[in-house]
Amino acid sequence: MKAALSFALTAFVATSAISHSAEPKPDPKSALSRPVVLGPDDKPAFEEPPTGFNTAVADIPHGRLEMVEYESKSVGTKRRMQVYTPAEYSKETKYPVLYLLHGIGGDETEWQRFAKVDALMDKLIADKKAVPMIVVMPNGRAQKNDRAEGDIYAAAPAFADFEKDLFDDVIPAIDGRFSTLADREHRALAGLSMGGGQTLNFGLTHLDTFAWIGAFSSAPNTKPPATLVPDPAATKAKLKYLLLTCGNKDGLINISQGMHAYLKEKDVPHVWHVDGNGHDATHWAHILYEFAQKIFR
Ligand code: FER
Repeated sequence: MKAALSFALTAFVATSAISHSAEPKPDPKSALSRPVVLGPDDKPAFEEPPTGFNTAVADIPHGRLEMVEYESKSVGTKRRMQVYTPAEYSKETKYPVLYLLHGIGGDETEWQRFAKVDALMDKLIADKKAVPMIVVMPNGRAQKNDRAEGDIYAAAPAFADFEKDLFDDVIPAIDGRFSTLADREHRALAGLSMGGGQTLNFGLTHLDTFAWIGAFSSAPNTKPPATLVPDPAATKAKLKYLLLTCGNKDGLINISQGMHAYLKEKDVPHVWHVDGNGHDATHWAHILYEFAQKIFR
């Protein structure tokens, strides 16, 4: 009996040791291809943007894109962010600021590559569909090597660490170097995928810093809705605008659906927009066109 038990235990330990080491790690990418289940609320809130909405044209005033370096105390390196200033930019005026956060495979150049932010903003501002604003595209991977290299999913913790860099270093550097309206009503935070998760995680918990929030195709780094919005009445009182969006071919949609369902149940006003895109740049360019028109008004 004793011998049999000890044999069984040995066998169990051996088997579990083998199966543990042989067990494949869950592939984080697989979340992107989860089956999409759509509900009645999962439909567009906006029309598609007009053709050419982000095609550069010669005959309107052009803003400026520049690469700005700042000292990151939290990371311990010099880091870079891309900054758009509108055509009329002058030190005599103060401007609101939109902070735009990229995805897991991106960096400070991603939003510009995906959405042609300068051409898109130039047109909206020229048409008076958006107020002149500064757009800041920082690097949300807060680690010494912040390039999107190797196993890009392994850097997920650095996207959480970016919270400190954003508040302690990025925002002060922007307010120090540019002519900004440095209060919550003139600051917006938005992001795509990992950047959407960062936006919800950092934005909803810092409504004293940002009054306008846009989370697009948010990734599994998004904290549970009840953690981010523990006091719905307080959130409701502070938010000026919250936009949640996702494509209906995006396997991550369940994350945004969960946030929408919670906010709806708790009566926190927000716009929920689901279009026909996937987890892709078309969705993000389209939604920047919408979000930029809604903020700072
Ligand atoms: C994951 C699937 C996707 C994940 C992150 C992503 C951290 C991010 C995708 C993107 O930013 O495009 O499981 O885990």
